[in-house]
Amino acid sequence: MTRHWDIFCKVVDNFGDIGVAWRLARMLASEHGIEVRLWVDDLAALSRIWPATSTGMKQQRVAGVDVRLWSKPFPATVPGDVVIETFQCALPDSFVIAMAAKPVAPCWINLDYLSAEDWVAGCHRLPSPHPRLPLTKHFYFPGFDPNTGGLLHERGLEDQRLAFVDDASAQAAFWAQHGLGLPQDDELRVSLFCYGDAPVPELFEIWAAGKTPLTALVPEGAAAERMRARLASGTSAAGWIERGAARFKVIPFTDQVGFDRLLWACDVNFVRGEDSFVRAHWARRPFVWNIYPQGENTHWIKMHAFLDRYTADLDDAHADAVRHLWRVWNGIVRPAELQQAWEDFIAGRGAIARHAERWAARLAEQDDLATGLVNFCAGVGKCRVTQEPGISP
Ligand code: TRH
Repeated sequence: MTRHWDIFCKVVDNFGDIGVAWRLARMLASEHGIEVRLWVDDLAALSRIWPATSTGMKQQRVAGVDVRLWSKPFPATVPGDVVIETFQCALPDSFVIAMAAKPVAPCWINLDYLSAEDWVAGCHRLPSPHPRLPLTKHFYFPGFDPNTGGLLHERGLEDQRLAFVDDASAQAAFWAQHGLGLPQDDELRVSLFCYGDAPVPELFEIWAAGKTPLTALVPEGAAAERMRARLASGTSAAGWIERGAARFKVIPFTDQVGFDRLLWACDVNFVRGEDSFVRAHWARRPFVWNIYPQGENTHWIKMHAFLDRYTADLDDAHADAVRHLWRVWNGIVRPAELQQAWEDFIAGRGAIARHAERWAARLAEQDDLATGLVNFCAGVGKCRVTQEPGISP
């Protein structure tokens, strides 16, 4: 039985590391009845995406998960049956030694970053024997095809989304939180979560000069600050910055559940990193991805790998519209092309939205990441050292 799991999360920056670890922890606890202990080195990051978390408590029970501050020195702890190391965060030495000392070594998983690249399927589940201790770590990769670990996708999520989008009063209550009524017929509502270097003020100017009334909600952060600094003159008492056909407001972070609602409510979602990117798939709306930047622009390869999969079943004109806007948004193509890129994308919105529906429905047929992990760890059972050839840790 693999009923006790430890998940380790080091917050490198922003919210994606904890966003993935926390969602996985909640799913394992609520959907699989697993006793999850989540070790995180930055409680403040968790409290931003789950405000019920107290930043002052080294140990607390939150949403059915035993949340622990990952402190140094690491406290003496008996490891669980499964140990998930997220994003190669390097477990504490004392904990690894304790893993090796158990009568049955825990199933040790490195949960890696999401990528649509072809090599992922070949590396998924590869074992990596520890050089000295009787332990084997397995590499586990999220991904978009059945030969990978799949995506985090809660049971019943689509039913919840449908209940929300079919319920005018739920939507009215949602918009009222932001001081808005229901959208006008010709209005576009947009969520805008991106990194600080995306051309956000430029896009806002394009919206302002356009004919379609557009309302953008921008979660607080670097991009919101840039917009505010550039456009602040004309801020209304209610916090709206209005220009021409467009208006935007910086909104506070909500918990992960509230963030989903924002994506469900908007017509177009700008998302970033890893976890919000995946949530945009499940929202089944047209979306624009700001990929997490990496050295030597290796992230562009990753983005194109995803675009190739995502647009494979889309007709050429709409595939080009998606590719063009995403390439401008991520700095691959000059910002001067932003206006044309936005206009083509929005002109194709209906077809792109239908494609988003089909794409999400297909992805939802795969096992979700949490279920896949549970099955894999049950199969590996006791991850006692195997002599399989693998990659070195
Ligand atoms: O915040 P991100 O950019 O995170 C990252 C990290 O930088 C990480 O180091 C990198 O490896 C990774 O991206 C790829 O983007 P992401 O992944 O979308 O995470 C944001 C999380 O914040 C996600 O779980 C959704 C959540 N969130 C809320 O819960 N409420 C909110 O209001 C908002 C705006 C986001």
